[in-house]
Amino acid sequence: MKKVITYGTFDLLHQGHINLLRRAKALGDYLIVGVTTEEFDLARGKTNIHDSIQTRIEAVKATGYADEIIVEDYVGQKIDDIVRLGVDIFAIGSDWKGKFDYLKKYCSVVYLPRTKGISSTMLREAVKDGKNLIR
Ligand code: C2G
Repeated sequence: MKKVITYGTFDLLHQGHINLLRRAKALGDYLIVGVTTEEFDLARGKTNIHDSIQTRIEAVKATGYADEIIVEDYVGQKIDDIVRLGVDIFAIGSDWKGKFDYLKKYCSVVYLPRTKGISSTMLREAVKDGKNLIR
């Protein structure tokens, strides 16, 4: 069984996230999704997350692509997870191209195409402006 892992904040889950999860799942048989804690995101400079971790986990679950959801809350956890869970492929959006090449020591690393024209930042701005969101 080919195991794939991906990570993200998945704030205000949108079509870009759904495309990413679908493509990641298609790379193997079993998809593990790591959802970040508020603390982890704060530490990497993401300060304006809208949804709680419970909401973000539920949203990922609702896509139906994740076979297992874990929580990412410390730097260096990716290597621990890949080794512990016996992961074959690490997949992430192409905005991270090259950034996770250090994981090639442990598994294959695949950069998937990023969906254009949609982002959590855009949606957070729309929420702030009180716009009605169609996602
Ligand atoms: N994504 C995408 N297209 C978009 C927006 C996001 O393909 N329009 C992808 C990102 O490339 C990422 C995933 O969706 O693979 C989750 O994106 P974010 O929630 O922004 O999470 P990110 O900050 O990329 O977390 O440890 C955390 C991870 O390293 C990445």
